Order: sequence, then C-alpha cells, then structure tokens
Amino acid sequence: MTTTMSCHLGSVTRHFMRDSTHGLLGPFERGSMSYLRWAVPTLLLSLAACGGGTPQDLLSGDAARRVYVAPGEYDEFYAFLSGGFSGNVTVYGLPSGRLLKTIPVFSQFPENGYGYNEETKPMLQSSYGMVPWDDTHHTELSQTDGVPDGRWLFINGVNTPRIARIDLTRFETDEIIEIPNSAGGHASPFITANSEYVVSAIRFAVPVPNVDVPIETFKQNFKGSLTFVRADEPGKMEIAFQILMPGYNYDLGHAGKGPSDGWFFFTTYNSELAFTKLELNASKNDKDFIAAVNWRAAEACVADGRAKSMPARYRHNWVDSTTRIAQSELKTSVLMLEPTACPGSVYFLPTPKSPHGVDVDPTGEYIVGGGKLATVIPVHSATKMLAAIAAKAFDGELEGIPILRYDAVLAGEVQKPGLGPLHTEFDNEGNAYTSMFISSEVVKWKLGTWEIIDRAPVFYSIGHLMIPGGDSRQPWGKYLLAMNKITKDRYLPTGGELAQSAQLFDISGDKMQLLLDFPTQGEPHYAQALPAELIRERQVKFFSLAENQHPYVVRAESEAGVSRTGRAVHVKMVAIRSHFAPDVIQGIEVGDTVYWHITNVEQDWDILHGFAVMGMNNAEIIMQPGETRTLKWVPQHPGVFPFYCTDFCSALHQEMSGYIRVSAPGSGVPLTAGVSERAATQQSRAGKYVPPTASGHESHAPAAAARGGR
Ligand code: RUQ
Ligand code: CUA
Repeated sequence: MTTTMSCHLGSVTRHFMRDSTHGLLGPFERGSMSYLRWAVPTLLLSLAACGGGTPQDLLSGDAARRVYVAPGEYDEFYAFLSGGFSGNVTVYGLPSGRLLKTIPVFSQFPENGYGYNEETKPMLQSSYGMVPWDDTHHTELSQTDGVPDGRWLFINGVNTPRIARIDLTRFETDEIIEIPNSAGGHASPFITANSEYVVSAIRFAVPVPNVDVPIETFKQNFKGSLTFVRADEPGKMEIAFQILMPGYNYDLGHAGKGPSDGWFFFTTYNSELAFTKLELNASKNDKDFIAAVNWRAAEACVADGRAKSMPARYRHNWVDSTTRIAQSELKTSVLMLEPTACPGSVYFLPTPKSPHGVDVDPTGEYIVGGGKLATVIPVHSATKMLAAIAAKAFDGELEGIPILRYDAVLAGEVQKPGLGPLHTEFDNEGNAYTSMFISSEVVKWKLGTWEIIDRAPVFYSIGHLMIPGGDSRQPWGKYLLAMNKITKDRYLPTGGELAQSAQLFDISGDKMQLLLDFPTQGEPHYAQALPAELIRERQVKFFSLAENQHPYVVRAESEAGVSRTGRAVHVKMVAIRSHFAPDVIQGIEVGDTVYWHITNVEQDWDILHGFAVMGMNNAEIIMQPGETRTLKWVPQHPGVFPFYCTDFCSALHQEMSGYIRVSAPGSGVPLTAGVSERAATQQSRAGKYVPPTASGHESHAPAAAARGGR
C-alpha cells in the first residue's frame, strides 16, 4: 500500500484568504472574537489535514484485524447513530462499521413505505399537520438503574420539537410526542436513570405561549422552557410538566446519578438575551450557565398543585400494537411550573463561555461543561453544589433563580485541553474523553486530577463522540466513536456533498488508537451503543397472523376480494410466495380511490413482500411477515395498470404481479377480482391452493361488488 495523506494546506488557505477579506467576515473587524473563531478552526483544519494519523500508523499495528468481522460473524456492539437532517436513525455494527439498518423516525422513508402507507402516516402528524421531516440529534437508550437496558431508543426532532420512541425488539418507531411551548428541541431526549423521564429543552427562546409580538421585545416577551416527558410506559408518553425559564438558549442536558441523582443539568448560552447576530452578540458574557433542575422537587411541586394548567396544542402519536395502525391524538393543555412557585427546584451554575455539552461522569459526582469558546474544560462537583445550596453560596439571582458561586461549585478545570471543547464521554476507569471541534482532536483526561493523558487527531471537526455506555453509570468502554462534521479528503469524492465521517478508536490501552473510518448518513450528532447480546436474542422475527387485528386483514385467500363503498374501493389482498390474490381486478373507474390492504400471510423470518402499482403518487409499501399494510392509490386515467412485488422474495418473484383495469367514469364495468390461472396452477402444483369456488375467476368478487354497491 502506498497511500499517503493528501495535504490540503494550499486549498484551505486559499479559501481562508478569500473569506477573510469579504463575505462571511464582512461586518467584523479582523482580530475580533468572531474573526478568530472562524480563522482558527480553518487553519487548524488545514494543519490537521497535513498532520498525524497516517496510514503508516495504522499499518504498523493490527488495526485491520481488530475491526474485521469475518463473514457469518456478528459485531460485538449495536451502535445507534442519529441521522441528523435525514430525520432517521442508522444502526451500525461495531467494530466493523457495517450499516445494519436505517430506522425511519421523523421522515418519510420510501424504502419501506413509512410515512407513505396509511398505517404510519399518523406518526408524522403534528399540530402543524403532517410534518414529513425533522432533524434528529441525540439517540438515547432507555435505562434501568442508570444502565442502558436495550428496551427502547429515544430520539429528538429539533425543528418541530418532538421526541420519538423506537422499540428495539422490532427496530421500529412506535411513538412520537410533540413538545409545545418550545422551539428547537435540541437538549433532548436525555433520560433519567430509570427511564422515568426524557426531557426536551428549548434552543430558540420564543414567546410562551407563542403569540405575535415585535421581535424587539425579546427581553420582555421571550422565554425558555424545559419539558419533562413521562417515558416509562410504551404508548403512554405524556408531558408531565414544563418549567418556564429565562429566555436563554438551552443547548444540551444530562441527568444526574449517585450524588447528583434527582437532578437534571442543562447548558445555556445567550444569557445576553440577544435576538440578532447571535454569533457576536451571544458570545459577550464571560460565563453563561448550567441550569441545575431538581426534578424530584419539581415533580413534588406539580403534585402539590403549584404548576398552572395552560392551553397548548400538540400531538401524541403511537402505534396500536394489535392492529399495527398508528393513532394520533390532539392534546390541548400542559402543566407549567414557574421556578419561583417551587423554591429549590432550579439553580444556575456559572459556566464559561456559551457551553455546549454537559456530561455527568459514571459516579455522578462530576458535571463536565463543554465551553465551546472557553480555554478550559470546567467541571462542577455535585457534592459541592449541594453544599453550596445548603450554605446559600449565591452570587445573586436571575428571574428568581439563584446563581451559585462559580468557586463554590467548581471541582476543577482541565487546563489547555485544546480548542472548542464540545462533548465528553467516559470509560470505566475514571477517564474522560472530550471532543475538540476547533482543534479537531479527542482529548483524554483524568477525572479528579484533570491532567491530560492523551490526544488523538480526528478528521475533521469532531462534534459528538461516543463510548458504549459512555454517559451511563457503567460504561462498557473498549471503543470510542468520533463523529466528524467535515469529511474533506477521507473517501473517494462524490461531488459537492460528501457523506459524514465516523472514526473508531480502540481505547482499551493508555493511548487511543485509530482503527477505522466509515461514512455515515445525514449528519450524526450523538450516538449510543450497547453490547449486541442485550437485544440480539429478543428480535421479533415475524408477526403472528392469528393475532393480527388489522380491520382489513386476510388470513387466507378465501377471505380476499374487493368491495366498494361509494367512490372508495377496498382491495383485501394476500401476498404469499409467489403471487398476489386477487391479481386481476376490474371495474375501477376514474374518480375512485383504491385502498390496497395487503397482508403478507407468510409466517417465516425475513420473507418480505413489497407492492407498487404503476403511476401511484406514493412510495411502495413493504409487508413484513404477518403484517397488513395499506397503499392509497387514486387512478388518473383509464387503462390497465400492472402491479408487482418489489422485494425479491423467491425464484418466481418476477411472476409476482397482476393487473388492475381502470375504466372511464360511468362505464359500468362490474367490480371483479380473481386469482390468475398462473397463480392457481403454481399453488395447486405445490398442493396448497384451494380455489374459493369452482368457477374460479370472478367468483368471490362479484359478491363483494354487490355488497358494496355504488
Ligand atoms: S449537538 S455536535 Cu446537536 Cu448534540 Cu453537539
Ligand atoms: Cu413477493 Cu417478490
């Protein structure tokens, strides 16, 4: 192998020169904070591109062997990466970096019809109507006693604030709740130690309730909110309460544990209360805050009737487990708690400078701030915080919320960590690992002594990093995954838009060792991982046909057929290797709406069928074994339209097709549906097929037509 790192100093510097004289930097003076903030990362990026991590380093070790998962073998970990602006979650195996699945959450997904078929459309309903996209940032596994338990995965939608729950026996989105009185649901869906609550904090202060006011009245009218969503019962996610906060931007959060159990920590920036040119105006204060919320105290105040009920419109969507049809309910109020109505529920911990991440170590004693513009990594102490609260070591208050003295809560600062600390995860040996966005590196340091132990360059501009279990009480350690915002020269170029890049490190030794690069979809922000054995054996392989309660289920071909109700035609169809029944349908007229309800009657793992009909304004549907899915089709002109199975299911998959005939309005062709000779012969050869009646073709259908009438 003769590959060498390509050096991008030239091109990056040219880029830097161009933008430093006009464009982006126009309004700012050279040498201003804003200028530096842009210039420094650009230069460092260029240096990093010419720097360490050469292939020679990798080849000298046995990196390849350590990520090689032989054919037929399984990966050790499932890693769940947020899909960022893809709206999805992607599942990778580690250490191989193999993509196992995309789970659609807030986005329509043509690959399996999520958000296109009638059963799942309600999942994307919101108070704004159907919202078929969102921006997912943080995956969060459910926990028992502070340890990921493999039941569910939560993920937030930032743009139209929502939280989704994915069931990890099926890798399917089962529930979505919208968050009212919020905007930019970014600090979400971080979880408490026994999955009591997932949270969502507001990133963009707005009027609460959101009414029409001049934006110049920001200081008087804009507010923040922290939302606590009950999350420990499937299908019953519920907004327990919201806390009304000053109009800062709340960026990230984490629950406490051990000495900080019962607390939730949220970073804030823009304590300047700027509403324009935030880049400059929200970066003035030397310190912003970490808000410490005593959620048990807040919970008690709410139980005590101290929260006010206020009108709010938001939706709760969930999948009915017997029909597998999503339901959507509009909710109309929330309980809003003001911190002043519940003394002791909220405190501010001063934290330098527009902090981003807030991460709690496995013991629960240390609360690490990611001061993205700070020169240190500040670490607060839970014990000191509790003592400071008891001693009232306050430094004033803001809107009735006491500010604790920085020196009274600070455990220590990591000095000279690098530039742009964002996020920290932990191993099981008392070490912390912080991502450095600007200096493009991971910095490993020791909890308690704050000394830096190791640095590893990443390519390039790392956002989050992830260690399996690395934000929990018991990290599994072993690997660290860096998720990088800029990919540049890491892979074969693919035009102007490149995949994002993840990098896997071995962290089992003193020194981090880069093992693998792999491309990722959308823009993963956070990820979480857990040992595969926690969920591998619990996978649902197919749905029981006997338990399928879908109103249009057909369990046998004898139950299949068509019926008409006014202009709606319902096709109840069987999909089985290798035909549809019925597969010849006539008597549809332009002006009708056809609902194809297709049941995959197979009861065998991994035997899927798909369905598509020519000219449909929709995506295909995929039916898992034992499942019924519905495609809505509005034919637009007369003719004969083929439909076919889209998932290569058997040797005769190509034969798995049929025709539907569409006639002009009023043409009076009787509604009929039949099983083709071909399918009938194949089945009878297989010794399984029993025709519904002796006369075959138009047998059961005319009866249905007569029932439905016109
Ligand atoms: S964020 S890259 Cu959306 Cu969690 Cu920090
Ligand atoms: Cu069914 Cu291909």
